[in-house]
Amino acid sequence: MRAYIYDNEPTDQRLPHETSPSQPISVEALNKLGVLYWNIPVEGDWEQEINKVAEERSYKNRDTINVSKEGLGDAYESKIRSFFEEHLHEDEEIRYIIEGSGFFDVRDVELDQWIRIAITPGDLLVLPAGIYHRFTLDEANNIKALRLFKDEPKWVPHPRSAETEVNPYRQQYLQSRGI
Ligand code: KMT
Ligand code: NI
Repeated sequence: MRAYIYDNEPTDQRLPHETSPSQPISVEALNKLGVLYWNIPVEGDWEQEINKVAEERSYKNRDTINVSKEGLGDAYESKIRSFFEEHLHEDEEIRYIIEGSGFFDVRDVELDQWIRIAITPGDLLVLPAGIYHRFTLDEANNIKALRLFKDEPKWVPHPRSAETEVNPYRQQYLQSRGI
């Protein structure tokens, strides 16, 4: 995992979009946004380690997603588009990367700028409920991830709007960040 400030250039979303010079973001800074990160090497017994985290944090359900042309078929283009629309969920978004790579962008809560999180196999990322975020593949066009859920998955992406600004989960998120 590597996180840095997004450059906001209107070029292909799959490019790194790193500023020059780079402005790295630490795990501690991500934690302040409520974003959690662990590395669980895929070469080891990762399933056992995931089971431990899942038990500690009450993640009861899981499935696997393949984001690639082969994995998504006819839904590929529309999925890629909707993943990259800025949105929030009313539940955590938990992903463990098994293969491939991609980018999660999360909004810095104070400055409202994008932070890009480059993820590769072994990364376990938890986005808190109420955080504005989006996802894109990189130029390799492939990622395989485990999705974990507390209960039934709350899939609904709420695109950022006047409505999400007053959404109770957004309000709760801001409060949890001391805002
Ligand atoms: C999501 O909800 O944005 C995704 O599941 C993206 C692919 S998982 C790395
Ligand atoms: Ni999402």
